[in-house]
Amino acid sequence: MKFDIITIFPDYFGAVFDYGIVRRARAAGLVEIGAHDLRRWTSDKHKIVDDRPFGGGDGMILKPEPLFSAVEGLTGAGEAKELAGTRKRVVLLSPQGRVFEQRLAAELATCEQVVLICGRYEGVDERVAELLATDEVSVGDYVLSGGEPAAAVVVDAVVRLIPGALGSETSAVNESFAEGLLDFPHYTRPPEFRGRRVPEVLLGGNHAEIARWRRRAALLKTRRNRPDLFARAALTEEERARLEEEANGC
Ligand code: 9D3
Repeated sequence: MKFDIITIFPDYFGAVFDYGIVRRARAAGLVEIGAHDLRRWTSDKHKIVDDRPFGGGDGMILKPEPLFSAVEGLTGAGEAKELAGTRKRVVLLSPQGRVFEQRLAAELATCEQVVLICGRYEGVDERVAELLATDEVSVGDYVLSGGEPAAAVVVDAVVRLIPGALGSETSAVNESFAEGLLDFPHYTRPPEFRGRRVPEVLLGGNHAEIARWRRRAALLKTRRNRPDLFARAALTEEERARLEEEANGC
């Protein structure tokens, strides 16, 4: 599959995709990642990509024309509707997007081409979200300086889901988020560090008991750190009842 990132800072991506699983997937020919300078699709002498907002206000807005030309040049399609029924997506990274999550990562991993549009300045002309992008995506509720770090996050999360990218030993299917729970806590040597002991059950070889401890620890950690995930988690009635009992001091 191919990623095409449209940005005014192509050099930002100089080394982020040169490490770990993403590097290996590129080397194996499973994925190709290109970062393209938006100014390549301007036609004026000064390569202008932005303009002042209609209605007034601070900051500059990315103009639609270079973005539409870039996507048309990279995908062959000038509007999102032409991509319906294909395995190509055009993702606008924006603070106004729906929040990126594992489900969308898995969907993008089935595509032949994903174009990522990085915003900068105060924003992007809304016609890009309306007509050009198939998806408008945020990576979370905090303010970034631009879409570039968000694009790197999306590429990383998607590449590891491409069949073959993780290698034979690990499967993305049984990763924690797929289940809607956080991972259980992990420990290695030494068995005691700064007064904190590794839970005794993990030091013995009772695998059924270890599996029960891990499931329970994952549930407790998810309830504490991510009540939003916990509320939607696929727990058995017995698991919910047992945690409930303990909350009531039984
Ligand atoms: C003044 C209002 N701001 C909107 C919340 C302006 C603004 C802030 C940050 C406009 C653009 C940006 C740059 N951020 C992104 O392009 C971005 C982003 C983010 O800031 N947070 C989470 N996900 C993303 S994806 C792209």
